[in-house]
Amino acid sequence: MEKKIILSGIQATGELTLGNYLGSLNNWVKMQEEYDCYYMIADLHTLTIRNNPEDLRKNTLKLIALYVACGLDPEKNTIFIQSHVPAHTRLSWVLNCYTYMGELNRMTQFKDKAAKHADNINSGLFTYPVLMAADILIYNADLVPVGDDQKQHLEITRDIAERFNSLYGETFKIPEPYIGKVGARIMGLQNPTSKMSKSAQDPMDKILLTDTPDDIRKKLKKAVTDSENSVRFDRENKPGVSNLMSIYGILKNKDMKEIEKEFEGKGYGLFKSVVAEAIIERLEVIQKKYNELLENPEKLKAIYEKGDKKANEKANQLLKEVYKKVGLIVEE
Ligand code: ATP
Ligand code: LTN
Repeated sequence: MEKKIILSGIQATGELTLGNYLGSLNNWVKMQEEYDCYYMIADLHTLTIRNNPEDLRKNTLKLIALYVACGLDPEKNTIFIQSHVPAHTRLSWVLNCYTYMGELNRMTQFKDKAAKHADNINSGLFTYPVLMAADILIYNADLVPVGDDQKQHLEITRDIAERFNSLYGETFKIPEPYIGKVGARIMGLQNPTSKMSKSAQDPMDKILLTDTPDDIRKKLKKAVTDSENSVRFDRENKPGVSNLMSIYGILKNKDMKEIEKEFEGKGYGLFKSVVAEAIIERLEVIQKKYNELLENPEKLKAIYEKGDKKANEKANQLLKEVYKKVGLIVEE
């Protein structure tokens, strides 16, 4: 039987957080045996906010290194750079013509980002979900592993695909989101009611995958909890503690009941230090591999070049079909 296809990506906007890792990369790694996986660096999406060009180039390469360091095997997965596969933007233009302004206006990410970057509400930010739809649909992806915050973009992708299929006949596969049962939404350490975000201003709110053990211990110590001093899972009333429990649970493969038992009668001080050590233990392995890869740019280049080639071959097939269906002249 043919393997199901997976596609996902992350923007190259600075350093990844533990939220990105637990919400997406960690799940990707689990999928590489069972699925035919395409994982890209969404560098074109990154242009929707202002970047220093040199930083963007560096961040793109760093992200490739991080994908591999987190456990994605370049032999088993197609790891590539979005801008190196022109079919994405070509399809995106066509899909723009089948997407309504009203639909895009409802996107909460657009509203959030527009509020954050009020001086630069560009049309790329507005049509961001259309390029994302193209990324997914061009590979006939069955599943798209993302964090909870991207669910709405998956819904619009499905709507666009269904609309196109009903006009031109079966063309696109209708993709499903794959949201991990745990880790879908890791919250900020200082503000546990909103998600841990790599663009957060407050460094104490997020754990970076490149943080040192000391940074991590410090951040955990300062993490917001509550005055109950009892390790109990209750997202509503104890968001800080519940968030730390989720992090610990994923890293150590423990459920919430087990964790409650483990820390019964013990205070937050001990709990926080155990969580800190679990994070440090996981990140040490990733950081070692990451630093080795960054010292070997040739190897990184070989990884994405191989991925780019395979992604281009696959993406061009469907693009041709779409162009033909909408009435463009396509040379065989
Ligand atoms: P930004 O702060 O720039 O908006 P971000 O941290 O939200 O960035 P993205 O590049 O938008 O990161 O997302 C990359 C992936 O990580 C997506 O699959 C997203 O759903 C997931 N993700 C991001 N933050 C979290 C989080 N706090 N918990 C779980 N998953 C997350
Ligand atoms: N918007 C996504 C990044 C992204 C993506 C995709 C994810 C761009 N294209 C296609 C899955 C599939 C984000 O994580 N912020």
